[in-house]
Amino acid sequence: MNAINWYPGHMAKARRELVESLKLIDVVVEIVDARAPRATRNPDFDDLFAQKMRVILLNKSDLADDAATDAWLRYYRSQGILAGKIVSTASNGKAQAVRLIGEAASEQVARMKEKGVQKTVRALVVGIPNVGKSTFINRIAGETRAKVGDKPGVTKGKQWVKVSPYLELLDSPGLLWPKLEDQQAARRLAFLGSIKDDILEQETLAWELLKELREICPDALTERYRKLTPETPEADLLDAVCESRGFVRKGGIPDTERGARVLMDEFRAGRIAHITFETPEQAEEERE
Ligand SMILES: Nc1nc2c(ncn2[C@@H]2O[C@H](COP(=O)(O)OP(=O)(O)OP(=O)(O)O)[C@@H](O)[C@H]2O)c(=O)[nH]1
Ligand SMILES: [Mg+2]
Repeated sequence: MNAINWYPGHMAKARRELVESLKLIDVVVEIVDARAPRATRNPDFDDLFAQKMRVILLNKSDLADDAATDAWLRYYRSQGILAGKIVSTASNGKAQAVRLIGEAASEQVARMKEKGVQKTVRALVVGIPNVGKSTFINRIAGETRAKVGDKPGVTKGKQWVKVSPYLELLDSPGLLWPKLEDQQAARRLAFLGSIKDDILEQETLAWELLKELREICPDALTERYRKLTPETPEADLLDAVCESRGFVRKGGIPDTERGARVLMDEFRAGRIAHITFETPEQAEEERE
């Protein structure tokens, strides 16, 4: 993996800026991708925001497995973490998200109230690239204030957005962590579009995705790509996708470049299946 591309220079700067903005904020809202809550959670944040009240929001839950999302919510709550599931492209979970932020700030609000002041709660929205931070803010604010895009690295600087007279959100650029030892987690970040597509080799990545999908949702995979069956040898998974779609070059050679691109697009759009890569039990095991 290319270390330079993995942790681009602007991220070191973004991290410094986050640290600076800490004194201005009351609550940290951490957005993760519901399809991989572990891989898309920046482990740096535990240290960085140790002193702050935190809320975890599982975004893109429309693309994840419902039962798995609920299991993750139970897991967080059992640890005393305020957590909710949302779909920022629709309005699912919006009211709950606002309620959770209020709950996280309740002590500070109560303290100010004793002094006769109605406090404005300031929440910093953080997360790795492409998890939907800006989309979430726009949805909560009810208008398009933060720039959004279907690739990592869209938000460059900080931006305050007023949600109501007493709630303000601060958008932030997606932040990865400097080192990534866990290759499986790295691949999942790539599957979900949180690291740039030019960092990992696309055909290998697509093949790795097919291997994971065959474990998680074999039937949905065959449903979508008819030539990919339980009998397809592992080495031929991507070829089978190409064959299913007629992506064949002269001489009958599968156009794996095109197959990889289409597979990745269809997966990211949730067209193959609504799946979650990780269970809280796996995350626990790995911590031990
Ligand atoms: N299906 C689905 N797509 C979503 C959801 N939330 C965001 N998206 C899409 O995810 C992509 C990334 O959204 P952004 O809001 O730009 O993500 P970000 O976290 O601000 O990304 P950076 O600024 O690059 O770090 C966009 O294409 C959004 O439309 C969701 O709940 N469901
Ligand atoms: Mg953004």
